[in-house]
Amino acid sequence: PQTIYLKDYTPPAYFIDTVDLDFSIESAGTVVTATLAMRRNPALAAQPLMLDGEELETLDLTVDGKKTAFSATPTRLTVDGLPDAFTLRTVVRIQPDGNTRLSGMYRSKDGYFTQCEAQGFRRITWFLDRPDVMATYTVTLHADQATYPVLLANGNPVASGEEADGRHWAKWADPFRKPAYLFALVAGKLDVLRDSFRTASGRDVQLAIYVEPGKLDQCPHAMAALQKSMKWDEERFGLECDLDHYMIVAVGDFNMGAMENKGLNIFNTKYVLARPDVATDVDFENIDRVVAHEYFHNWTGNRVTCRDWFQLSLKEGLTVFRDQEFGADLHNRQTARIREVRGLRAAQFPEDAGPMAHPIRPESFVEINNFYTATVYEKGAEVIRMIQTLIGRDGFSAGMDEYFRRHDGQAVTCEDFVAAMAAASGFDFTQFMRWYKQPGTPRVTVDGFFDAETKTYTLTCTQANPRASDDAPYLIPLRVALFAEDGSLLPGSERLLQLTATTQSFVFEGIAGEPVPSLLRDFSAPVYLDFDYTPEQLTVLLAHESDPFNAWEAGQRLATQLILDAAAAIAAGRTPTWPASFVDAARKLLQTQAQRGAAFVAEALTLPGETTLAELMSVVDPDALHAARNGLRRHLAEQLEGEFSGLYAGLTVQEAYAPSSEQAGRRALRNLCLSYLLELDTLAVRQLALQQFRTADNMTDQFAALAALANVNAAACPQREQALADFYAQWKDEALVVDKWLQAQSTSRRPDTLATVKALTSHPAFDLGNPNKIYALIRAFGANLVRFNAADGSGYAFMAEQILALHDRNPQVASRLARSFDRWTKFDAGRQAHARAALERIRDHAGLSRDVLEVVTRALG
Ligand code: DPP
Ligand code: ZN
Repeated sequence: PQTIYLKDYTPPAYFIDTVDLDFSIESAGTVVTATLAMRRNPALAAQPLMLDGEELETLDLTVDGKKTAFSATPTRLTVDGLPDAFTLRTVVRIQPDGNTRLSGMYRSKDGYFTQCEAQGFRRITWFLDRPDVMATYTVTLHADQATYPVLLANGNPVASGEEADGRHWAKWADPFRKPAYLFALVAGKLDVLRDSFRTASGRDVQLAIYVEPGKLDQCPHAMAALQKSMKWDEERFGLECDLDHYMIVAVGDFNMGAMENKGLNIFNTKYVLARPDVATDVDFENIDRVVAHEYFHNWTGNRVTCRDWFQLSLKEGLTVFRDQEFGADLHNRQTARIREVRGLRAAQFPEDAGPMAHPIRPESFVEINNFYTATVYEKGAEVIRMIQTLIGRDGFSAGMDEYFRRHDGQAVTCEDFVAAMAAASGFDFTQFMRWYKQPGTPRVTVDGFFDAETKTYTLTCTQANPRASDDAPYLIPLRVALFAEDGSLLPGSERLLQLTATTQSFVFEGIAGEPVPSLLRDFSAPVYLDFDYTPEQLTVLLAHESDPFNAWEAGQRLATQLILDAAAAIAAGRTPTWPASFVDAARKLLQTQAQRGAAFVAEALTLPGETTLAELMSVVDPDALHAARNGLRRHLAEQLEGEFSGLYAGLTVQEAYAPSSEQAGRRALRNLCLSYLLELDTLAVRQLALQQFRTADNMTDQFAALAALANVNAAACPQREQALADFYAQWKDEALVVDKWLQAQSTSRRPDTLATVKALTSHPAFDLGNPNKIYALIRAFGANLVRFNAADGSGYAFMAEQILALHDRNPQVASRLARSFDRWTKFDAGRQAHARAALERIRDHAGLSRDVLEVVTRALG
């Protein structure tokens, strides 16, 4: 397959000013008539018109009303000898019912939906399918009225009516120019929740959330989230909604999370539907974030879009940053930041160290769908956050104003965004641009030197990024503070250092005694930070650091060291030992939860995950790592049983369920206590968990009990079997809850997990046509470090089979599964041999999809 390079970008040879689409949805397929007002780009030499297409049956083509000769391959239609301006009309037939890729127009249950980002529009009609071609669209839909009573497209409803044979039609017009990837339509039988929003300038926006019949009672949370996002964007960035109609449609079969189509967002049901008994606190919070994310795209993505797909982080990194800030304002800023970093370390750091590593603005790709990654999204958001850290909140807001002043209505690059930030703030971002251009996670090594004579403390920082193409240093914002050994903050020591050289020293004056430095506060840059802390210093920071992120970080550092040492001991056949000081620190956290906040304490007592820890090992021994981490959990459970039991009893939520951060924090800590207590696996605790499972009035508590029981290792655990059976019986008709049931089993630490997962692939609950089911059962298994990386290669062989079963049917989802192999070279030779065999088997499969081929080829090096 062909590699596409950023350096080869050229502007389009033709522009499209208006697009008129007519969709006739029929049982033999959908006939799409596209009428495009086009003109040649006068800046370029004349060349033939070349349109993109995929799986289109071309029925007719005229230019200015006359039949015209053209040549076509399956993916390209070429017309020669065109005038400077003309009207092109094509008629094609497409087969949405047979579209299993869920890209373009497809059927899900009883309706039709579209997904056009990045290149799905070409699966609907012949087009210049690239984001720098922007046009205004009118769309007319025709379909059977009884089967498809709801007909939606972007923009405003213009007219509708009835037709012969029980059919009806509806016409929509979108006044805003947009690229094709933001096109959407929906036809189906859907219920709707309506509301409205009055903007700051007094315009009323009609809001609507469409869902499959019977689900209206799961929509109010998403509606409230939408209204809150609209208000937040006005208050924080002065950005007002430009639309008269803002619609969200939820669909059960969807490759990604959600899509920001202009005025007609299409969402995975996972990020719309919520009710206390079916959605967890985390689900409620994710819905807030994703609804906000897609709404925020209306400015950062739609009003100003990407020139080409290499610029994806222009809209995604920025919009993730915006939804993170919204989430932090709405919920709990402390724990939001902790969770962001936890997620970054679990997914993005491994990606950045593996075969798919790429800069947040990639320089080449084979399949753009493979670059909707943690790097483009989450590291991209960290890069935006660093810009704000460097120029301040006000500077950043001014930069946003300048960005829209310059580029509203345009398709632009990451450089354009940074230039607006530079112009508004006066800050020189030349060196900073390295963050856009290099893959890999930089490592900053810090050394502290206290000079009692001169009363100075010197921090010497050295940076390196072995994955980068050269040794040039990054501009790294490093937030620091110094603490005395009694935990008091040294006055005046809070500073934002700017690392600009490979090695650089910073001197703090007037320091009376050896301080404890707190480095990379609030995680001010996406780097690994090494400092040779003593356990005592970390204990001071965990107890006293006023930056909650770094207090948490100190605890993570302590736990990381203990677990890695224990893993080495176990691998060498020794029994690990655990210092009392760590148990004391954990006890202190539990005892002070009321002051420190239950949500924070729950985060602080959640040990770093195996995937994150594995990155820190030169050769990963997943069994030893697993045993070490669980050994520490069990040790804490034994030593702190009284505290865990006491808090479990004391943290019950008395008032009615609400997904508030206060309640959610208490539930999180209480459920953490339960999961620690289950490490002891006594009959009493099993029964306690089953009791919670049965009596919970909300999914957070019910699922926490289920997930904890699903992890019980004992060969026989009747409470576990009971809970799993009851859960399925209770929820088998709620698709999203069934996903949770699958995931509780695929992520279980039990040795028989692969056998369970295999059996579940033929359970009626599983469906290879539904991405959410595949993510819950198969991809989640691929993230189960100890079970996926079984020494006998069984996990790898299973994953290879699943990928081959899926690659043709849904290449995007299959390709995500293939990413499970990203870190295969970090394991021992035996595991590597098995992984290589699995990868080669996939690679050598005849007719392998481009998506999977790119991932597998890169993995094999
Ligand atoms: N652009 C979508 C998003 O909001 C993904 N297709 O992330
Ligand atoms: Zn997005």
